[in-house]
Amino acid sequence: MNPKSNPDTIFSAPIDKIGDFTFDERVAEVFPDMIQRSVPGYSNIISAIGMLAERFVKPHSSIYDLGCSLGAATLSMRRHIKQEGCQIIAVDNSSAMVERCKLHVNAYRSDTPVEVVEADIREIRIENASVVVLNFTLQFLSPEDRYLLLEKIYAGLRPGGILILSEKYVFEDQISNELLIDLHHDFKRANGYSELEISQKRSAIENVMRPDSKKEHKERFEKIGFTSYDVWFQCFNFGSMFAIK
Ligand code: GEK
Repeated sequence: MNPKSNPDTIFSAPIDKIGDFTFDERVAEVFPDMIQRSVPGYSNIISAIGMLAERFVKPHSSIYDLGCSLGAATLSMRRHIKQEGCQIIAVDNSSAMVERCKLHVNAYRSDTPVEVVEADIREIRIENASVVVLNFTLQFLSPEDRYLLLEKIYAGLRPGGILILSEKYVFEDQISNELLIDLHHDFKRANGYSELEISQKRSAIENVMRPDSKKEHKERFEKIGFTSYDVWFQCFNFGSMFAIK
C-alpha cells in the first residue's frame, strides 16, 4: 500500500451541510493517506499487530480482522504467521473497502489464505479463533452492540486466544481530555490538515463515533470474562489494548 498515492482532500473545501461520515468510494480511495495522517501511531500499531499475531496464532485456527478496511492489519498478520492450517477472515460492510481490500490481499502470495467478506461484523459467526483484531472499528457501533460483539468474540476465541482492540479514547478528567484532543489536532495540523478540514471532519464524525474511556473498556472486558487485559500502546487520545481469554 502506498499512503502517498491518493491525498485526502475530502474536507478541504467548505461544505454547506455536513452529513454523517460514511466509508464510501471517496473515502476508500484516499483511506491510506487519511488514516496515516489522522490516527497517531497507526503504523506502529499495524506493525505490532503482526508481532502479536506471531505470538498468539495457533495451528489450524482462524484469525479475524473485523472492520478490515483495505486490509492493513490482515497483511501485517499474514506476513508474520508461520503456523500451518490457519486462515484469516477479513470483514467489512463497506463494498468500496472490500473491493479494494481484495486487490491488496491478492497482490501478494502467501501460504495463509485470506477470505475477504463483505458483511456486518454484528452478523458474522466467530469460531475457533486464536486472534481477533478490532483496529479502530468497535467505536463505530452503538454501546449495546459493542458489548454483544465482544461477548461473541469471547465465545469464539480459544482459551489463551487474544483480542486486539484499538480505539480513540475519551478521558474522565476534563483537563486531560481537552489536552489530548488538542494534541491530536496539533498532530493533524502537522500532517498538513487545515483548520477547516479538522473542524468539518470533526462535525461529520461526531454522530457516528462515540469513544469509550479506558476504564469502560476494562470494565467491559472484566464483565465478559477476559482474564488478562491492558493498554499496550497509546499516543494522545488513541491507543490499543489486548484482552486474553
Ligand atoms: C485498519 N481496521 O486499517 N460491520 C463491518 N464493518 C464495519 C462496521 C460494521 N458494523 N462498522 C464500521 N465498519 C482498519 C481501519 S476503519 C477506522 C478501520 C477509521 C468498518 C468501516 O467500513 C471501516 O472500513 C472500518 O470499519 C473502520 O486497520 O476509519 O477510523
